Amino acid sequence: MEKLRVNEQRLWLTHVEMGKIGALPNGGCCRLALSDEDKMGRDLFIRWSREAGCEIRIDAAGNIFARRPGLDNSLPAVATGSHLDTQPHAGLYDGIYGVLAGLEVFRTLNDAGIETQAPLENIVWTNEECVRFSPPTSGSMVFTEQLGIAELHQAKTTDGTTVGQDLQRLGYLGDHITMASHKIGCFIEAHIEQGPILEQQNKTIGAVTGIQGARMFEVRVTGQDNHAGTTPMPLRRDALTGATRMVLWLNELVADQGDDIRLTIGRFNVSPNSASTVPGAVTFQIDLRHPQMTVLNALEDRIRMGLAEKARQAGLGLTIKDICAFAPVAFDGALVAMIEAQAVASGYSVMRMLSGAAHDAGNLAALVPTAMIFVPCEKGISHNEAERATPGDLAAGANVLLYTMLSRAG
Ligand code: HGY
Ligand code: MN
Ligand code: MN
Repeated sequence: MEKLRVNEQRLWLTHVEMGKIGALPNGGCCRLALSDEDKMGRDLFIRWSREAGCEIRIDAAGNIFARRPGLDNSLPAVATGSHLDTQPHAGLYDGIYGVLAGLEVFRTLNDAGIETQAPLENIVWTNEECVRFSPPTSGSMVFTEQLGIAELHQAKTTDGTTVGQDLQRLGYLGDHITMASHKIGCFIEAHIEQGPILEQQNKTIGAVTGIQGARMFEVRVTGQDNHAGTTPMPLRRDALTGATRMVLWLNELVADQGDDIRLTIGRFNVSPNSASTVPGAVTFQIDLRHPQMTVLNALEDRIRMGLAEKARQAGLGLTIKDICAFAPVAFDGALVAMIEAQAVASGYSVMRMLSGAAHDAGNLAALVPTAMIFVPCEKGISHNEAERATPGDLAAGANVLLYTMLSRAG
């Protein structure tokens, strides 16, 4: 008998269709969390999921649970999913793939007339990306009780609204539910790798063993607004000059920290951002990552002390606010082994690997057996419109997801 396979063409075309929402000029898309485009993406996902026979539940964080009932619905759901929100210059795959792979698994089971013992769920988590508001992975943090729902609702967006207002406006404010009331037996997230390793190693499937640790800080440097034409250089308290020195120093600091360190300053705001005013304030964000907690701890200490010293020398004010701190995560050994075995059984090359990127699966791992399936992306480019994955690789990951979910759901 032919082995059951997902429909590669259909999976590909759903990516093309979804990518039209928030389409950008260079082939990518932009659907910032809780924007109008995000709503359109959510609406389309719900329509597709209902057509595939799913029941839809939306929680107070705007997470969407698309449930394919099983024969015994008292069993905890075997869950998959990821996110539909994107970075500002995103491709068509980061997050989206995990959601559409789940949908394709359901469609494939429907076509084959297969019912599972346990129910299956495909979950869209709110705001994985942390562009309009923080923290990253906020939807899965609420569900796993690592972030309070009131705190999320009060969080300010870059448009001056609150998350609660946005959820209300878009019609995605449901009842508050957590893992305590909504039982999930395991979580398996498919994702593009977003790095170069699978391509370099010529492997189709990554069986992800865990996620490196990550921390984000918001640094605010304050000086004094003043006139560009009249204020003598020695009398200035120029926050921008101070902040740029800090950025250069941070990059020098990590230069000798080995190959595994990642430090990024990707957001930098100058106030009042006017050519003829000496800038009185700068806010920038630091994204720091490493697989080892001890390294993160030591670096964080050095960063706090070093920035304070730089501010003092320049006569500037400094505050540092924590945005998030994710400890390194180890996924469930049995589930990782299962993914590896299912990849081999389906005839795909596979390797174990650690995730450099953060994922909602990292939050789920604290509470239920969790693992991830990676597929290659071209040249490891992601958070970029040039992000690419092949239809064959996307289907391969979805096939591994299909068999891993089936083996868990019975
Ligand atoms: O930044 C991350 O790791 C994730 O893609 N948001
Ligand atoms: Mn991302
Ligand atoms: Mn992602």
